[in-house]
Amino acid sequence: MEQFADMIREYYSDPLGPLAKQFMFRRPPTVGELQRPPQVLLLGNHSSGKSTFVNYLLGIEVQKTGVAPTDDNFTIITYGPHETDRDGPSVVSNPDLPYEGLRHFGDQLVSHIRLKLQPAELLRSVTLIDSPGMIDEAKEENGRGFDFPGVVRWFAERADLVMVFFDPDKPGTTGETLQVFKESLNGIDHKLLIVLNKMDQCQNLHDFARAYGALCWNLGKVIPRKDLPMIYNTFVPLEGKQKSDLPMEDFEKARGDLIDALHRAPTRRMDNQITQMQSFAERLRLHAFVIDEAARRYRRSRMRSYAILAFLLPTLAAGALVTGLFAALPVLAVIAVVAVTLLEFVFLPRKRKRTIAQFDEIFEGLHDRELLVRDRAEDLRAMWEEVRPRAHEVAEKRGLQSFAKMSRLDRDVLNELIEDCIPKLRSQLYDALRDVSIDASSLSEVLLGVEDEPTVEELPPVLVAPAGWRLLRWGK
Ligand SMILES: Nc1nc2c(ncn2[C@@H]2O[C@H](COP(=O)(O)OP(=O)(O)O)[C@@H](O)[C@H]2O)c(=O)[nH]1
Ligand SMILES: [Mg+2]
Repeated sequence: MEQFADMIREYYSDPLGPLAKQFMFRRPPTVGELQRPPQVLLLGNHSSGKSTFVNYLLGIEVQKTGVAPTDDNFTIITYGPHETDRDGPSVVSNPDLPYEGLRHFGDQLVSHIRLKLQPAELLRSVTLIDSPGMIDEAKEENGRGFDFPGVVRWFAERADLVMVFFDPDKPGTTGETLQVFKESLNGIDHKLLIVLNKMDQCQNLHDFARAYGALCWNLGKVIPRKDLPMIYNTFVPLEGKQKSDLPMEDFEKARGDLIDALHRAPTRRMDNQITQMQSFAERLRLHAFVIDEAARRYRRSRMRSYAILAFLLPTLAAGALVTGLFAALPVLAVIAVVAVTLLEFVFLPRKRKRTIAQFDEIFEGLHDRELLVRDRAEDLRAMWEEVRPRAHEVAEKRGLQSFAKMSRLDRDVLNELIEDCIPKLRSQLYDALRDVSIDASSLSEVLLGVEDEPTVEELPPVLVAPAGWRLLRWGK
């Protein structure tokens, strides 16, 4: 795992980091962000049982629980030899912690951040993040005083697993939940685990079917997929709670599966970091290639304009000298100054604007030429939609003239990284994980005489690459 982490860091430091800087793309993740511990984010309606689940996992009453929506903090629960609590300002201003980025969301948010250190074994391998319950009524914007979907997105992007809790009382994805699914969780559905919790509250099959059906119905509206994601129907056993008529074994098994998934978060992390790097590299490539091509076009037309001036003015001057019209020379000098001024301050800025407006067309052109694998057209178009606003912004603010030309070598290196190196890194990771899982099961092999090697299909779902990668690898 150390080696994989090193490779990832290396690719970011060269070529991704310098190219991102050259084209003013997003900042690549810092070393601190890459080294952060595996994280699991818990989201959900208030009183859907997130905090109770955290306490159950840790076997300690770390979080307050209750029916009223009292806890409106993001609580980061991580390992420490002694129980300690820290408040928001000290968390976001500590450069050793990977949470400095939260400062941008403002003081209101910072006052809603807590860090709890606990000596629980599980926390040695994962950090849990409990979140304020989402409120089902659509709330006015800024009802919380900070950008809630933005903060959720920030945490979700950095989490290796995101568990979204629902309960039979509120299986509806309306209001804030809807907003969070649309704005914060889009594009990261590979990390999502949907939990329908408090199943012990369902008295009978009818209650269960209603809750499950309502949840599916509502999820269908916010998850743009044909197939429904897996839903973990479960509950946390609590003292003195009313017993349901339903058989509880399946719900208990789902809880076990959920906990297993949580334990696998550390291996998921490396996989996620590779995915994150690939997504960074692909977006950077679109951003840089489009801006570079636009800058080339602009430079060409600037050269052409000056070439025309450089030809026209001396020719006219020579003509004036030959015909003895010396009085025309000062006029020509004035014309030259006016022409250059007009070119620099009127025509070329206009040309820059026009070239920036042609970004979409340039993108399509790239598409037809060297860069883009054909059968990923739709993927790439969606990616371009995402990248375009920033490309426009930096091109407008900085001006196309200021982007240094991208060398052939840089292009090749970036292409190779995306088409070759990153997919290879991922398959090496899978090979390594397969070896690890063989090691871990070798004892049972000996005891039970099981000799079959696990095939790729049998490996846990975390090992299945996202669709984009498979297309890239097999689609050619
Ligand atoms: N019956 C039942 N009650 C639960 C379960 N999980 C949590 N609760 C109760 O639901 C209430 C809200 O739980 P809490 O963990 O505070 O929810 P949170 O707002 O999502 O953190 C508390 O009174 C818990 O005792 C469960 O699995 N079954
Ligand atoms: Mg809570």
